[in-house]
Amino acid sequence: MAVQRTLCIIKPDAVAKGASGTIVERILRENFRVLGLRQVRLSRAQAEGFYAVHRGRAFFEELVTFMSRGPIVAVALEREDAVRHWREVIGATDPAKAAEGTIRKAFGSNVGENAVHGSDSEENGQIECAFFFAGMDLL
Ligand code: FUP
Repeated sequence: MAVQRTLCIIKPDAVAKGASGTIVERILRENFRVLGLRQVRLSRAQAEGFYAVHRGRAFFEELVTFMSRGPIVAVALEREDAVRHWREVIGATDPAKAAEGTIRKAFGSNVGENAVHGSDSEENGQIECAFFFAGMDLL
């Protein structure tokens, strides 16, 4: 399995709960290399841009409002099989359905406020890391 990049976002709910440190520790325990890490607050337009594939879905407005309501931490990650592995660590989109031991089970509240993001393909991992980091910002 090849080395891949994936993007983690620690979402506004998890940052507000003070869970960022615990989540970064978990990232390191799972043997990801942190290529870049930054705390930012997205504008509405930036949140709309990041989730452009969901434009038109019933939950889009709520999602954009949530993602721009406070600081987030974007973490560019690298590892063998990074996309699949990170999605396994974060768990199902709906925290109520997420497996024991996953980050969404521990910190998510509901399907909208689910604590963390993970890219869903190798291609999107590249695109999403580039959304938050310029090439020279990544190790
Ligand atoms: P995931 O890949 O698990 O992050 O899930 P999706 O790409 O399907 O959804 C992206 C985000 O949209 C979720 F993290 C939260 C939000 N969402 C909702 O609010 N309601 C839904 O029914 C589905 C997704």
